[in-house]
Order: sequence, then C-alpha cells, then structure tokens
Amino acid sequence: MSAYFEIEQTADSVRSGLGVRVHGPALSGDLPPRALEELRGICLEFPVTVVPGQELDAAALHGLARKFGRLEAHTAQRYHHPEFRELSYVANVGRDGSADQFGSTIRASGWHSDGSFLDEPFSQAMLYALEVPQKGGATFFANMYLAYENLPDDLKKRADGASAVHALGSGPDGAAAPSAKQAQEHPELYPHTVKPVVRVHPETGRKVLFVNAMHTSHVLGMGRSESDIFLRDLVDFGTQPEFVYKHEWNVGDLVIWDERSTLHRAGGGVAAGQRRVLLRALFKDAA
Ligand SMILES: O=C(O)CCC(=O)C(=O)O
Ligand SMILES: [Fe+2]
Repeated sequence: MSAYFEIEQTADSVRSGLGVRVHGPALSGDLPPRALEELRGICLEFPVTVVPGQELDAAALHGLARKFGRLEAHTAQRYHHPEFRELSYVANVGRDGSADQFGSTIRASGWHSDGSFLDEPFSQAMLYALEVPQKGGATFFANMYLAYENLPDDLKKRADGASAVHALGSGPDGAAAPSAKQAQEHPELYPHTVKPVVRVHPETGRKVLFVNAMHTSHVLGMGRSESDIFLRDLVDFGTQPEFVYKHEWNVGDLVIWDERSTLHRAGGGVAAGQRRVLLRALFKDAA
C-alpha cells in the first residue's frame, strides 16, 4: 500500500514505461525507513523515476544516495565532487567556470549503461539538476525490458543465450566515453568482461536486453562484421522512439534510473555560454 509517495503517470511514461513523476516528502530530510523502502520499490517498478522540486546540497544528495545503495566513485577522477568523491559532476563548465569542451560536446552522447564493462556493473544511478540551460541538454532513456519483450523473433533467437564482450569505449559510439582514448591505446589496462546479451534482472526477475553502443565490443562466436551488424540492430531496435523517454531538465529534478534495465544518452544541443551542471551518484546493489 502506497503511503508516502504519489505516482503521476504521463503520456510519455505510459508509452515508454519510463519517466513517472513522484511526489511526496522532501528528500533532503530524514526519510522514515518505510518511505525509503517505498521509493526503492517505485524505482524497481519504474526504471526511470523523476522526483521534481528537490532542494539538495551535495551532503544531502550523498546522504540520500548512501541509503539507496552501495556508492561507488566514477572512474573519471577529474569529475569528482571535491568533498564527496562518490558524487561526480556532469557539467559543461569546469570548477573555475571555464568551458569544459569534453563535457559540453561529446560526453556520453552514445547509448550506454554506465560501467557495463565492470565485473559488477552499476545497479542504479541518480542525477540531480543544479543548473540547466534554456534550451537543449536533455537526457534520453530507453526501456530495455520493452526492447527485449518486443524483439522480432529472428533477433530474439540469436540474442537468447549469446554473450558479448564489454570494455570501456569499445563500442561503435565508444569515443563518447570519458577516457575512451586511453582505453583504446592501452586496452590491457581496462577490464574486458563477458556478459549475457539477455540478462535476468536480479531484483525484478524480468528479462532485459543488455548491450549498448558505447561499451559493447562484440558478440562471442560471431565474425566481426556479423557481430557489428547484430549489435547495431539490437541497439537500434531497443532505442526506437516508442521505448524512449526524453527528460528535459528543470532545476531541482532528481532522476533515479536503473542501469540494468535502461540505456541512456546525453542529448547535447546546449548553446555556447549556457551552463549545465548536474550532480551524479552511482551505486551497486542495495545497502
Ligand atoms: O549528460 C547527460 O545527460 C547524461 C550523462 C550520463 O551519461 C550520466 O550521467 O551517466
Ligand atoms: Fe551515463
């Protein structure tokens, strides 16, 4: 029984299964354990959950995220928050106010799931909007439950039981990954892991398509060109507009997403001189 939070469906969230809006107690305060459990449950049922109108400083975001899961710092250290290193900035400006070319142009523009190449990939993530541009800078999310469930039979047959190699920046859109260049020059220093193309979500038990355009290199047992086409077909199918939710940021939005059952990408299109500053927390399974 829902006690603390109210779920608002929108036309987009009904279509894509993503982007429900949640209203309830302020997340900056001390949430009763039952409220936290309820919010966690909502985030499992709805892989992208938007909690608008929050007033969180870094300490409050860190405190909330810590209760939500096991926090892990992002691999790219230069984006770490100076005090809370498990929080990282997703920003198009450096700390000194200078333009961050990397952050404003190519970062995360390909479809991906954060850390899919890690031995233990992230389970969920939070992004909180501190400053948003007037135009552009949306984040797109795609529902990988719907992707799997609707796969045409021929693709589904080949996907079921297949395994793929994941490594940082090794996919066709891998150049958009932070540290992609170093990873391509020194692949031996970056983990290569093998993951099933179709995974069972450990908490919901539902099947998901688990490949992405930034960090999935190739499918085992296929020739390179067959694998390239197959992966491209899977990602294209899974990210078709029907399964996609576009989040246009407002200051104070907290978006919580499931890394296991969605892909996301930065939409870009922010005009020069417009600031976009978000704070992010990444975590592994529940605390
Ligand atoms: O900038 C964005 O919209 C998305 C960034 C991203 O990929 C992430 O925070 O993991
Ligand atoms: Fe990301």
